[in-house]
Amino acid sequence: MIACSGCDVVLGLQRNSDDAAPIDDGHDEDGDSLTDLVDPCPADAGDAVDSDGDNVGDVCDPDDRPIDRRAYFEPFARPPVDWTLTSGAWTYRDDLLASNAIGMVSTTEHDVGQIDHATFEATFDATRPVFSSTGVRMTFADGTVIGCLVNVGGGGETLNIYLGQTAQQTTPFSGGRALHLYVTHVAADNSIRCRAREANGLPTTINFATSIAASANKIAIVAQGSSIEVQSALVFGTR
Ligand SMILES: [Ca+2]
Ligand SMILES: [Ca+2]
Ligand SMILES: [Ca+2]
Repeated sequence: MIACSGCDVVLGLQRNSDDAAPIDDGHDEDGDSLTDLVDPCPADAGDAVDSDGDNVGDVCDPDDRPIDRRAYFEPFARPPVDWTLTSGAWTYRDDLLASNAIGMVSTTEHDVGQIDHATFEATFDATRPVFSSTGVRMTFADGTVIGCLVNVGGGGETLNIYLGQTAQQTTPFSGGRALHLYVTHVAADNSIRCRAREANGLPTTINFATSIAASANKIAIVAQGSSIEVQSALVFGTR
């Protein structure tokens, strides 16, 4: 990959729609023969149905109304220079971002700018069987933090939604290790939502009523006591 002045795709970053049109670098994260740039769900293979016609495939569409737009996609096809390590350790290898820092909290963060009613999805690899907690979170312009965490151990798996440091709701989750984890600021009512889905399974979702600032600006991936591999990160905003 050659980084050049004026390029819109540099080191795997596809810039949001407010910038000049991105360049298709040919990478196909989910292997469905649609390159990431034109794929209606770049982290889900085989998705061709877009019921609401907003160019976001049903499998990854955060809202069944035609309001969504893809704001950012990071396939980790190259070392992600625009992600910042905030704790622990992350390493890049072969189209994955990995944390092997078992016993530590490892967090990496990316600034996505101001995105209204954002959904952040991270996709985790199936081949890493050990994790105790894996999560995604978004930070809003006023400092509010929301998060979605899957916990393993202690007799079961749970899905938790966080507002700040406090778990607001918890529900049993019997997911496998190939996970899609989503945290959403819901446009319709300013509530927040946490969703976890196996690669080929039905999602488990928690909704929590709240009222928070309208735009996100940072996304983060968190591994607590975990060994995980992150395949990709995807952010949607509203049109
Ligand atoms: Ca694809
Ligand atoms: Ca759609
Ligand atoms: Ca939609």
